[in-house]
Amino acid sequence: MAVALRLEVEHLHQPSGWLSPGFVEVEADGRIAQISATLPPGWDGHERISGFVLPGMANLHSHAFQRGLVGRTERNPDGRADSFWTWRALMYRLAARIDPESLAAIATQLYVELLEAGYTSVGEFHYLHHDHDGRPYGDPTLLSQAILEAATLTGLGLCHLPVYYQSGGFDRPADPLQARFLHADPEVFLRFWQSLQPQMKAAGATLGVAPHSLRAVPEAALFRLLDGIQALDPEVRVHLHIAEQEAEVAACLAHHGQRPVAWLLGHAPVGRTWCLVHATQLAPAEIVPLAKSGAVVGLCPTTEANLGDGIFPGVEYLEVGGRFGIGSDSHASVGLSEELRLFEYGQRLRDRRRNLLGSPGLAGGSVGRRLYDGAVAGGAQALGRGASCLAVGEPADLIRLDPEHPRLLGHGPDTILDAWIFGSAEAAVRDVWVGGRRVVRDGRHFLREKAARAFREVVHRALPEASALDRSEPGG
Ligand code: NGQ
Ligand code: ZN
Repeated sequence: MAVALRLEVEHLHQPSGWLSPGFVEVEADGRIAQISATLPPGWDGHERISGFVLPGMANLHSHAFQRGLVGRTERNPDGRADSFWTWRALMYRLAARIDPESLAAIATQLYVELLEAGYTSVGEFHYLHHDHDGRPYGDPTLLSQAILEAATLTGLGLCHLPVYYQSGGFDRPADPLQARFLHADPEVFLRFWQSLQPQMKAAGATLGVAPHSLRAVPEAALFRLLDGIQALDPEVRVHLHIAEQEAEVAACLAHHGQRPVAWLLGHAPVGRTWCLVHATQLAPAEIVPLAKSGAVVGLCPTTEANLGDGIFPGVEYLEVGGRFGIGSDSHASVGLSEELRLFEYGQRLRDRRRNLLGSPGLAGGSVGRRLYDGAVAGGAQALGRGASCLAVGEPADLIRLDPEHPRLLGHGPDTILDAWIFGSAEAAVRDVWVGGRRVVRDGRHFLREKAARAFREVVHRALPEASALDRSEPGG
């Protein structure tokens, strides 16, 4: 196969440490063909890259349209008791306004931001399917296509996760405000899912499936859905929201007599193709069984903080080998180092101790290194795509940290990730390659201006100001 790219990297991230320098050859299919510590014979004219090159990160949980809510739900004009559920009511008002064009523009802006932050793939948990009145569009895949278009335009790796949504709660019919999310039954959804397969495949995207949550998918429907889709693709990635809010745990206990994670582990074939998003309210007895299942927990620390979810028992879960990845979910903010920092800081605030999530065997116990490597591997597993580490055969999804960034000055391989993550040096991400293609150069995505112009137009045309959002009719 033809060689696409040859890089001589000053410090190349490797599973066991660093290669300084490291030589990387990428083939035309975007995969790494060779990694070596010495100049391979026959190389000339290759590119020299200073600083630190790491595997790109998966953002394993995104609702792209919610990027339109930034800064619009952080106020409490009438002193009400604000919560996840009052936020959700505002979020639904935004969802009601989205159309295929605005979704494409919002998602494109978001994906530029994700790439500039160092994310090289996204798990798009997509439940906005239908027209404003809840009827399918003439082409029912229109809104999924808007997501695919944004990923293709920006070069972000996509695992599209169309959501199955049926009920408004355990034993509760769906609310009219959820009409755009719904499918009548798993058979209708299966046909929709199959109609997405060719277009996703042609564009190089991965197609997974997302039963929204135990409260939105009755158990009989959940099993029919899983049977149907796993028969079509045994490797299909399955993502669902679980045990995020206490009210949801209480409702599950009332309905099933078990907490959500315990019920799911006991009734569904949860394993390495699964991603349990949030799992914030994980009970002590659920920790070992969940870790043993091999599934990935999808942590979204900034959104979980923003929505007042609580603190995931990270120390206990990592201690028993639990796998995790990170997502930015509602995109209240977008920062890669920020998600990892907040994961560790939540544990410190809870336990009143320091350096809780490191691992003695890795880089002298560097917490940054452990968090980064863990989230890269868990993210790639959860999306079924992307590099889990930089090795031959893996896609060349790479990010470069600039060693001249003032907050990284003086740091070598052992502490560079700690400086970046705990120093909040987001801007140190200077270059990003996805499948060997450089899409961010000197901190700027090639579509930054164009994406921002289209986004600005949508903001003015379709996105309400916060005060208007507070006042608007629930339906629109
Ligand atoms: C979502 N987000 O689907 O966008 C949800 C809110 C719900 C989070 N759970 C809606 N963070 O859970 O019903
Ligand atoms: Zn979510």
